This record gives sequence, C-alpha cells and structure tokens, in this order.
Amino acid sequence: MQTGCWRKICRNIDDESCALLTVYGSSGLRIDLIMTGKCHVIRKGQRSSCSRGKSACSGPVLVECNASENSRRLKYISNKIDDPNYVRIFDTTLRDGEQSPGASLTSKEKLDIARQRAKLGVDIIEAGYPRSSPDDLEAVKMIAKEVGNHVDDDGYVPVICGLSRCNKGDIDAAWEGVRYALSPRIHTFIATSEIHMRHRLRKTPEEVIQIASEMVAYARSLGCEDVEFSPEDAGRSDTEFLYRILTEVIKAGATTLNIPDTVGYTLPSEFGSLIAKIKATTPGAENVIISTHCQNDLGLATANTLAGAYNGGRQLEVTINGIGERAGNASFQEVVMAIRCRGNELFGGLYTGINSKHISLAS
Ligand SMILES: [Mn+2]
Repeated sequence: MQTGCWRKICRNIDDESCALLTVYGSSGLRIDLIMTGKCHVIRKGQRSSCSRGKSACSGPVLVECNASENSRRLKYISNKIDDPNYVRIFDTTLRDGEQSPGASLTSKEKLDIARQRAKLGVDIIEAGYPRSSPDDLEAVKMIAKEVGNHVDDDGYVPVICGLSRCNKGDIDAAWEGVRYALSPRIHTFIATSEIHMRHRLRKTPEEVIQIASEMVAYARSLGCEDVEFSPEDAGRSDTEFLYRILTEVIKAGATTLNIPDTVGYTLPSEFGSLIAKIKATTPGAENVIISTHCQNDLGLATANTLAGAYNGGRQLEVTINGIGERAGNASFQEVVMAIRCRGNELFGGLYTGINSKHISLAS
C-alpha cells in the first residue's frame, strides 16, 4: 500500500481537519479521495512528492467533493431513527468478511477489529455466527462484554449482533453471545427464494413463513428487543411472497428487515425498486428499519447498496474493503464516502455517523 504518499499530501493540505481516504476495493482497485473537515480543499489531478521517491508513487487523481458536514449521532432505538436522513452502518466484517475465501481470524484479532470498527463509529457490529463454532461464540461474547459496553463521551456504544439460522439452537447461541452487550441484537435468516426453499430447506413457502415468525417471536421471548430478520436470497425471491413473510415477521416482533442480494445477482435499478416496493407495500414497514446486504458477484455491491439507500434503506450492511463470501460484500469505505461526498446532491442530505477521519487507518 502506498499510504505514505497519501499521508504526505494530506499533511500538505491541512494537518488537522484532513481525513485521508485510501480505498482498496474488493478487486484491488484503488479509489483516491482526500477529504478535509470542511471539505473543499480537493485538488484535481495533483501529484504528490512521495517520501519513497516519485517512481514508487504514481500520484493520486483527486476528485472534487462537497461532503455533508452533518454527522450528528442519534440515540439508538432498535426499530426507528428519529432523523429520516440518518443511515445506519452495519459492519459485518467479522461475519460475512470472515467468510472470505481463505480468511480465518483468532479471537484476539476479532476483538481488535471490533474495537477498531467501534472507533470508526459503526452503528452495529455483526460480531460473528455463534452457533458455527465454540470459538466464534467465545469471540462474540468477548466483543459484547468489552466493545459492547464501552460507552463514548457522546453516549455512543455499538450494537453487537450475532447471526443465527431460524432454529432455536442457533438463536440460543446467538443470544448467549450478544446478551452481555448494552445493545444486543439477534439477526436471524431463512431462505425465501423458490430454489432454496425447495432444494435446500425442503419446505413449502407456508412452512417457511411459519418458521420465520415463530423464530423471530422466540428471539424476542428471550428478552432480546432488537431482532433483525433476513429473507435469504431476497434478490431472487418472489416479491409477493417477500411482502407476506415480511408482514408476518414484523407482527412477530422483528425490528429491522434486511434484504440480502445473497448471490449478487441484481442490478442497481432492480435492487433499488425492490427496496422501494417493500417499503411501500409491506404493512408495518413504516415501523421498522429496512436494510441492504449486497454481495459483489457482478461487481455491483456498492452500486446496489447506494440504490437501496436512495430508495429508503436506512441500514446498510458493509465490510471493510468489501471483503466477504465469494466476490465479497459492499465496501464500507466506498459506501460511507459516497454518502459523505454525494449525500447532499443525490440522496437529499443522507448522512452516517461514521468518523471518516479514521478510515485510512482501518484499511
Ligand atoms: Mn452475505
């Protein structure tokens, strides 16, 4: 990484207010942005003098940016956000990211990553999948106890979330992992596409609806007031069926509905309109948060995520550098900086609570 070059330029512009962004997308592509606190000092096409000599650094192409200065953080309420323009960032580096080909982290590394994600101010940390192994359960517990109890001066503490399939064993394990956090969340999922219901679950659509609502209600019955439900493979599910299952899980107590494009199959226009239709059509959707989760198989994870936000998604699931299953997930840096740089123009003033000054340190 040629971050030396970036830091140098950054210092030249403004030591204190400058936030430096070095983005490595899932494909290794670099997006070059330098942000400042007031965010006007962006020079196009400037080349740096690099501490390692010019040949070591091709120099960035800087882009002009008119960042939103809005970054106030709101008090966390599981099923609603007091400002319609605030977008929650759900960091699943430790869960989806850990499913990257070849990735495997120790508990200590997971704790370090969680601390660092909290430093950036992510709203929710998906700390793992506790039923998948005793080690993962221990790691989630450790993160819940430490990071999930570390309250900042401004009252910020991240929600700690654990993933589970729709069965009692998984949900018990997830709750055991996250319950020590000040704001614990259980995230439960079941497949809703025809192909997955028939061949993987071997269940009828009616059975799937019943299991999903029972398990959401079960998670709530454990004392967890924050339950996220995901209809897995939503991108390839029948939309009428999606409205029905989502209606039922809202009744059962789900507080966030996450819409995953599990196989990275949709186009931005399709994914955006799916989010818009779910918001407009599902009874009770106005009382919950709609979320996006986009895989990058067609290279569209960031584009789809932004389309989701544009159409009313107010929780965006991302990973550091877009790591994740197969081709990866939506990139935290790309999504956060797109909203920060273009939120005013394109999204009617959307903003996140992320402290972008720390982004370069995290990559
Ligand atoms: Mn995923």
